[in-house]
Amino acid sequence: MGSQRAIHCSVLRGGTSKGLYFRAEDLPSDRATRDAVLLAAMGSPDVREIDGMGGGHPLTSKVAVVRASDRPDADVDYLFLQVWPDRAEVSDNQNCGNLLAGVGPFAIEEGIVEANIGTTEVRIWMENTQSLAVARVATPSGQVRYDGDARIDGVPGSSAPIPIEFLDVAGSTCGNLLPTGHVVDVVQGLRVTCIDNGMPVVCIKASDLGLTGYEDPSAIEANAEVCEKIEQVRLAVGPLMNLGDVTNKSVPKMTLLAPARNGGAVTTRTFIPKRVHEAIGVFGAVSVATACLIAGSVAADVAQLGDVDQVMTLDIEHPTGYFSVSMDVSHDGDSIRVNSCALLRTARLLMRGDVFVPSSIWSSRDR
Ligand code: NQM
Repeated sequence: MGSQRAIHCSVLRGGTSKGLYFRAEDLPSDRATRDAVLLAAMGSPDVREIDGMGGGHPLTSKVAVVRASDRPDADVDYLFLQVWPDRAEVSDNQNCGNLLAGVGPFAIEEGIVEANIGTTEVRIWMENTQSLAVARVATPSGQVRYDGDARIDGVPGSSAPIPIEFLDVAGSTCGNLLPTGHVVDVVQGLRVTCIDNGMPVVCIKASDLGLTGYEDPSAIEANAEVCEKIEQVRLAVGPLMNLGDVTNKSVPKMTLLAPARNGGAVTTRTFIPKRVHEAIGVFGAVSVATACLIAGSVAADVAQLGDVDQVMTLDIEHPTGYFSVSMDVSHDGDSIRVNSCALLRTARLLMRGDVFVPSSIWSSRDR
């Protein structure tokens, strides 16, 4: 056995994130060994991840594990793993709708899903949130097409569109769309709306923290007082959202809201949860869009919506543009039912080959 072990792997940009994509059978079955292997593959813990494939930021230190599904309603199962750059930890306590965009192309490239001529629908069981997504991948000649006219903010240029639909993500992590049972809670003196439509999110008015809400992510990260306050609120709200102690969790995401400046519904700055996102996560945007439709919520107070219909597209502004979310909702008195949501992402295969980890990491533990 050589000193390094080769593991079959692809690198894809999925939406505004980038990650390593593995077939489940190519990774150790034992969880502790799998995590040790992924930390070594990424080069974590090290803020620069210089000895691995990670990019030194949570958005570029991500992993998708994909396998053929046993479920009758799904083609593949997708497990998202966040590899933290700065600490030796791999977590599965959140989903990622950006890496999700690469799952369909990866499954087709790997022969897990057979491509049609035209468009290939890939039904994806999202293991982290136990919910389904349907992605439509362009396969005009029976192969994945990556080039195209679709633009998403946060990614230069354009690519083939990958529309994705979600049917049942409300409350998928916290048990309820409004996990605290209230539209508004007052936590540490701040009015907040806690919501989970695919991602646990806490909506706060930026002005309540003395911010405009239009600051650059780096300026917000440099404001120690605001970061400290946000973290206090996050720790206090975790148990109220059925998330328990969130000290070392990546959820809930903390989203500061201000009136839209570029024709959208609302402007956002999102802590994920320590770094401030250069854009906004997919399910983060879906959850904020949903909050905008709930009368009396912190988000609805700030949002500019025009006429509210059952089917609406909301543009959620973020530091590098906006994110469009199409929502199909029904209102029943004060309560809201989310029938489905849809959005557009793109993805691109960047590399396929082997990633190398020290052999001792795998062999000393598993087999
Ligand atoms: O909310 C960032 C991202 C994400 C997660 C984060 C995501 C989502 O931009 O679905 O995509 O919130 O940690 O990839």
